[in-house]
Amino acid sequence: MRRALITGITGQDGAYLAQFLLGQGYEVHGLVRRNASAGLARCRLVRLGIAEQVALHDGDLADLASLVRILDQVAPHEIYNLAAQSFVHASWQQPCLTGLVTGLGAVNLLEAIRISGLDARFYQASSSEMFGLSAQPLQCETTPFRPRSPYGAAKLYAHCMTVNYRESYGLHASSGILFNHESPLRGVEFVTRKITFAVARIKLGLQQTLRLGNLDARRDWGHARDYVRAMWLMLQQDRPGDYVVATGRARPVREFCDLAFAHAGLDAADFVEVDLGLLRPADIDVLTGDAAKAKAQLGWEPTIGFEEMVAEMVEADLCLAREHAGRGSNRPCASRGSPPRASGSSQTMP
Ligand code: NDP
Ligand code: GDR
Repeated sequence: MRRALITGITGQDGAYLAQFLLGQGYEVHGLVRRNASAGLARCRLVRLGIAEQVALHDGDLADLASLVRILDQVAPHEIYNLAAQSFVHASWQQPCLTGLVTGLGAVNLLEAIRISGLDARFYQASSSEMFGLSAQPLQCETTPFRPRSPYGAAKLYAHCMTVNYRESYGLHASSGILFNHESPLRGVEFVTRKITFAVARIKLGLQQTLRLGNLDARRDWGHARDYVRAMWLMLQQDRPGDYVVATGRARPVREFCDLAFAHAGLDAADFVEVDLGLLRPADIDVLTGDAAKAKAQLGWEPTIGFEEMVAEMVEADLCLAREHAGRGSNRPCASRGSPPRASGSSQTMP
């Protein structure tokens, strides 16, 4: 049986990737940060009904010793590094932490693989944010990087080090340069889920307005379930490489908003307010990916369309909002109870 280790397994992509790999017959292990509300942190795994099927190990990407220990215990065949301080806006408030976790954290993991002498394949979660202010209308693997946030700069360091470990040590290390991808499991701080969560609450009379920042920013939005499949495909190739994963079409935040409100029978203009305090010190006007290489070499293409994704997110949030309204709670991610807390340094699979 093939074994995979996922860092960031409690996040959006980690949860979907774990579900996908379980479906492929993998034994799935995840690195999790210890915290005082461990049950809440695992809520995405619970929502997907897989919390009991994955083995969780306490550790931290910033702690090299914990990574060496976990690699030694698990001996994975495939390692997916999805853990990061992933919120671009927060990276201006916490630039050092973002550099430590999102940048150096990847190097810690690469170094742990090298120290432990494991013959494992490695996936790095790189980002379209690395392109930043790009001069090219469509970004592909050869487009020059010009990051425009502490997050983008940290991701670029991790990306370059992944390439370096591949070239220096012959590691099967691949980088997926993923454009924005969303789902009902998206964190509520990101604009798409912030919108669909608010739409549901407004529909139920639990909220009156939605305050947003830059409505004209355009992003190439795909669905997370499609994008985790691309991660796996990269590690099934004989040779490692870097791949852009995107839909090829960017849309403004305003359009996402209009569609989400319309799906609930509402007019966005009646509820959305621009809050200048939500503008970023530096934003990227538009990012659009060219995934021709992924299509040609991995046979990857998106299968879930934009309208379908927005509808799925609004419907999921309407269900959650009804549940929470019934329970008098407005927490977005604790819908189906909490799984048992890990005891000790690792949890084994039943
Ligand atoms: P999330 O923010 O949903 O998940 C981030 C994960 O990282 C969480 O599991 C979090 O754990 C974990 N984490 C944070 N800090 C540490 C740490 N110090 N040690 C160990 N784990 C840590 O991100 P997504 O699932 O959306 O994204 C997955 C990866 O892909 C990220 O690296 C992101 O930057 C990158 N990416 C995402 C894109 C997207 O559109 N979603 C596009 C391109 C790249 P906890 O639950 O404890 O907070
Ligand atoms: P992004 O996603 O920064 O692209 O990073 P986010 O959804 O946060 O922002 C997208 C665009 O929407 C604009 N915006 C707002 N954003 C937020 N969060 N909240 C608002 O109220 C708001 N109003 C307008 C932003 O200015 C921006 O232009 C995501 C993350 O998943 C990264 O980890 C990943 O690497 C990139 O996508 C690709």
